[in-house]
Amino acid sequence: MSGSYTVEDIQVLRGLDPVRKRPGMYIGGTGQEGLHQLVWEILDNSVDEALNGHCSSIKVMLYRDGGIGVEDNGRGIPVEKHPATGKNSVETIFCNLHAGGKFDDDAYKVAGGLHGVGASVVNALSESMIVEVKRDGFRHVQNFSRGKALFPMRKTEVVKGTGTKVIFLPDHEIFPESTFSIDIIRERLRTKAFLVAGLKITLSDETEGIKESFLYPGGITDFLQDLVRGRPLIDSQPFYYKYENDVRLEMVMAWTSDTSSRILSFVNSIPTPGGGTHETGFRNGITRALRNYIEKRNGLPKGVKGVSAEDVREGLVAILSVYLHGGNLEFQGQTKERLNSSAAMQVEPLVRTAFETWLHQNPTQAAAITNRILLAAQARTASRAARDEINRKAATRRLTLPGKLADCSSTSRDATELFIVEGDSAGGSSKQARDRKFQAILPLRGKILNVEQASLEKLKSNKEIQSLVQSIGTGTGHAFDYSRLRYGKIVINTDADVDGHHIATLLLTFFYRHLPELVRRGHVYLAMPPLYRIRIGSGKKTAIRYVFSDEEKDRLLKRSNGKELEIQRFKGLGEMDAATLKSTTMDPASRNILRIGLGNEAKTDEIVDTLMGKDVRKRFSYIKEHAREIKDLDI
Ligand code: 0R9
Repeated sequence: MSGSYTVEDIQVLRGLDPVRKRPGMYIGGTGQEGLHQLVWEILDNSVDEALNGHCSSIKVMLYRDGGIGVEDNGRGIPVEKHPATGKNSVETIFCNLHAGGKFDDDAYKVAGGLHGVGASVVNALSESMIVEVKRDGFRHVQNFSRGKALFPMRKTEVVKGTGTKVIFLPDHEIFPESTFSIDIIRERLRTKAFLVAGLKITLSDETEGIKESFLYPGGITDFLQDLVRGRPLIDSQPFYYKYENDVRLEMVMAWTSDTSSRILSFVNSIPTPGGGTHETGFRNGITRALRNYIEKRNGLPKGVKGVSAEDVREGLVAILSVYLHGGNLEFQGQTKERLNSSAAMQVEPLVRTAFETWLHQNPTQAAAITNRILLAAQARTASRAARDEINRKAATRRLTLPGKLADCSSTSRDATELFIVEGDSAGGSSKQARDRKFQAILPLRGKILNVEQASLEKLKSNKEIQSLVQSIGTGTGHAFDYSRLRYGKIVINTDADVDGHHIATLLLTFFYRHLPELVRRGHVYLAMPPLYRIRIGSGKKTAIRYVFSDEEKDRLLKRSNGKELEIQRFKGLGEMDAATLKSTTMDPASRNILRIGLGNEAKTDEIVDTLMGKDVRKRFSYIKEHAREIKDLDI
């Protein structure tokens, strides 16, 4: 797939100062997501080597000092002197921004995840980094710190085999919290192992004494089995298709009797939870294939006028993995998680032709699938009248916003924010603290319904949910219309206590089940109101700190031992004065808000079902299983 590298293929561009000055521009932020992005950047270089057929094993090690190592058994990064810099290729790649290889548009290489940045950015943002290359019979080692080489590359002992190992310690000056999460890393490694069949990925954690390996000879077919988790498939044999030419595409799909659908898409082995051109092509491709097939076979049953994309999606579980050349990659959206490359247009005809051919060749499976879809179409037709009625009512209601909503004056969707707050008292203080130009407030009364357990009827007649849906503007279910969204950000702002967390969880469950597109597209946020205000010292040396948990408070008090302290616990948002509420949770310049994502939809679905669903036994066994992980139980 790729020829071999010569050092001339590397294009050298700029130094690394801009990365340290504005890290967020390169890794999307300096919070947990940005921190883990560093790992993905290095990991993806090893995965690329595996995708190019030169590497069969990757090891990821979490060290006691907070550092992390990634090691592959690929060809090893070239170590010769680079003609443009006079430095070796490792130093050239690790110390220059956008010093990529010819894989920039020639091989399946993303040069470091969706942000397209790579090893140099990780080096720039690391307190220390060690790169070890086994190549030409020797080990070659070079150390770096904050983007600068500490010594020239050293050729050390004679070794067998080839490979690259990169160890780095994120810079604590850049990352306020620099502890890696083994759960986040495990999930990513497992997904990579599914996507690259036969690649063995090992994860170890020195502190916890953990060592786990992921190896899936069946690749995405194994991934599909894992996703359906034992739910019976409509047709026992999933449809699998692989195409390798100018684009590379691999997909697998099957239908279950569930009504929900799960489509996981990837570009160059990186998740695209926001979908995009490849996913649209895939959806259109299978819908068209099924329509053609049904038309050519028996036609539509009585009373069914047509098969919609929605009918096809019901119960569908699918994995789509495409590989595009670097030059063709284009992403969009607030979080760059949506593919926008026109090159992905090829997906539709490829999928349509392959799937239609397969349906004709496998009549038993085809009958099971078409029966499933026609049943969905029939159910849809039967409920159309009822739905039209609901939609009509919703349309009338849209004209009248709920009385409790204190709307903002701006009508620009992207610039506006809706704060959902708990109760009238928090509503009152939020109204004082807001900027009425772009911030709207909706106070909800008490706990909203647990939508995971309520019937659709009950849900529709619930007053709090009605005002929420009216304020947001999109409608839900079949009536959902993204273009009617009234605010760019929807911020859930509940008290920092148990009741507040419960209400936030109920609201999140509602968004996840009934407005998932808003979560997927990054519109839903959680505000993080502080729990305590702590005044440290007195007179000119007074410092005010806001803390968000009891643990954080205890740590701060320990550190401030001997100083004069005044501690104020906020019982609720309603108790905060407008200035405090403004600076801690509402003012974009100083607040702390958390964007909710759908990183792993399968896992989210499972957890929501377990914790919020009707099956008490499931919840009980989950709590029993996780009881040891609970540090702080507040009941
Ligand atoms: C532990 C993380 N792994 C890496 O960062 C890594 C980069 C890398 C690589 C090549 C092989 N393995 C790698 N691991 C490689 C080698 C050759 C050609 N292309 C890629 C070759 O031997 O000809 N490289 C990534 C970029 C470069 N190498 C290059 F630009 F220096 F060539």
